[in-house]
Amino acid sequence: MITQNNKLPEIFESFGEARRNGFITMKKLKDSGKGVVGTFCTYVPVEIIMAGGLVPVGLCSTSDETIAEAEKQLPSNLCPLIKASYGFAITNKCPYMYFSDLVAGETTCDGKIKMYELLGKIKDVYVMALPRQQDRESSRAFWLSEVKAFKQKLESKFGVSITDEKLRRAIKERNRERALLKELYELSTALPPPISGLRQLQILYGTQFKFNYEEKIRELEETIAAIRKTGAAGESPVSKNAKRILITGCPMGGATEKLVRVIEESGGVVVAYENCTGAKQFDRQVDESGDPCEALADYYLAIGCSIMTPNPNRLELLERLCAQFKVDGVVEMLLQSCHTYAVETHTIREFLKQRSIPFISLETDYSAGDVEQLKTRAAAFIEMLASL
Ligand code: BJ8
Repeated sequence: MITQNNKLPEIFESFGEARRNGFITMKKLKDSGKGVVGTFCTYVPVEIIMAGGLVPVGLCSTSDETIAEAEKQLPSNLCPLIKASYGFAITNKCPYMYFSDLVAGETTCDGKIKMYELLGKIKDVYVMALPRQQDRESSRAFWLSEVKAFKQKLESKFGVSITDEKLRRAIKERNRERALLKELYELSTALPPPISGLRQLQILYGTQFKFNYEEKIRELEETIAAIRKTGAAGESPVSKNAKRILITGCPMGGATEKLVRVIEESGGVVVAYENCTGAKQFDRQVDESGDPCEALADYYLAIGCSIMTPNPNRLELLERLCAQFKVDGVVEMLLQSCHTYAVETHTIREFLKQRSIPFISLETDYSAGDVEQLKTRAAAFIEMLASL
């Protein structure tokens, strides 16, 4: 069992509360004349949005509050992330969607692509065409043209000029943020980790709702220093015997925190997130030399998401993190009806089996209805790890 009340200062709470304070923050930004661009996916190059003096904001919803409303238009057997995001859009309940002047979508999974068509009836939606084969030269050339077209779209929509110099500055800023978030989650390589997996997740997830860059950087630096201090003082809330878990699969946050809770209530501790909430976003840096559009195109095309075929970069990252964080087992979180991740589960299982790393895949949605079932399965997995 993990205690959540180790002595981290209030700065930590500011990440947990960032999303909740969204409406006021967004209203202030809009009142100051800022343009807002909403995004759904890690493949969208946020540096271009930043270079235009615009505010990028994540629109993926993580609660089931509006799913019933969404199901009046969308099939019920669709991924909850897509249904919830659309539901919040049509009910005007998401301040980030409400205040977005433009929604930047991407051709990743089929459900999202088709949802963007419907969303386009109520919002200004621009969809970047993402190739599915990272290793082809033609994919790179095509994606580079899409990156440039996105830049042009922002320039014409918002009447701004996005120069190479502005792009280079944005790349540097975002790289700095990535480096800090990586430094933060790498603190959990310690044995025991200085923070619980739930805290780590709340910080990683919460930073995307911090819109003042300097403030965000300062808070991240302070948080890292505070965590180091509690770790050095031997105040970890985690038992040395807790089984070290890496989470892979679909993006997390909000309702899916339930999975981390059940793992950490069953004798495990989540030390690393390989998914888009964690390392998939922050592990690498965009090249700061050379042409900025090319550097962005290369960086984003290399993301290891299951919508790519083949998808070797997910395996490379997974293997590296398992060794770095000395994990005892890997838990995959699958959102219901996410076909690309669900099909890739077999590849992941075989890959980890060859390396003798125990693995379990758990499917869930945004409701609380399956918590008991998740608890049973997570507890059995951790018990099995303890018996090895
Ligand atoms: S880069 S993980 S953010 S696509 S869970 S909506 S894939 S059916 S979120 Fe994702 Fe970009 Fe990949 Fe990351 Fe579809 Fe699956 Fe739902 Fe998903």
